[in-house]
Amino acid sequence: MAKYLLVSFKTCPWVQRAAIVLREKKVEFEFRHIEPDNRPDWFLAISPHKKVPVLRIDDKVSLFESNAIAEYLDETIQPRLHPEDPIVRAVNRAWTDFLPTFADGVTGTGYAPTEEAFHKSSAKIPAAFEKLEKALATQSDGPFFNGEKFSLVDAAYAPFLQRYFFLDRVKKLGHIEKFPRLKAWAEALIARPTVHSFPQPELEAMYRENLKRRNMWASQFIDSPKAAAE
Ligand SMILES: N[C@@H](CCC(=O)N[C@@H](CS)C(=O)NCC(=O)O)C(=O)O
Repeated sequence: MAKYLLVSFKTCPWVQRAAIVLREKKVEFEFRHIEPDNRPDWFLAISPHKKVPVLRIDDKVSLFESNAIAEYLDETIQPRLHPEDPIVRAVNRAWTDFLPTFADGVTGTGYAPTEEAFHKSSAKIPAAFEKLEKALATQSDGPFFNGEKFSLVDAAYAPFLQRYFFLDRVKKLGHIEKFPRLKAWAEALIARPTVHSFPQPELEAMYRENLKRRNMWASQFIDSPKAAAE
């Protein structure tokens, strides 16, 4: 099998997406964490947008963009995470296309610099949740997006749903309770061992630390660097 190196910032949800796919496929890989504020020259040379993730293959080729990485891994390594049926696969791809919009709501709220920006961004979350709630209703009875089988859609959304809960435990947002299918899906994803690059309390503490370091509005509600999560 090829040699894989996944270049990462420890708390990056897009890296986590790629790592989930690697773990679902039981691929051995080197996980190399670099510092966002000190990106080494070798990394800048292989990352066109200077962003993580980058998947370096056999010290020769560098893939970037988490969706392209996930699709590549799915085309080259079993088990296939995309559904076999082309229509279902197209629907799945349409929902992974929605991920950046969904992610903006969650990330933009956590990283809102002011109270006004926080509430403005938080108010947009239910519309995105509603769309997913409807998609889940037509897709399957769970626990995952397509039913019993974990898919690339699950790998894509898991990191952002996890961060929604992280933020909700810092400053109550109270949105997901109104979307029972989405909530159950999120909980099933978080219960999946492959979703985690770090033990959840460790990642949650890092998330809180990031909010504080960047002095985001929500950070004033952090009473302890340790997460309330179990
Ligand atoms: N669309 C990209 C997003 C990747 C991304 O935004 N990564 C962030 C870290 S979570 C990054 O590297 N940011 C550095 C920067 O913007 O300079 C993907 O799916 O891989």
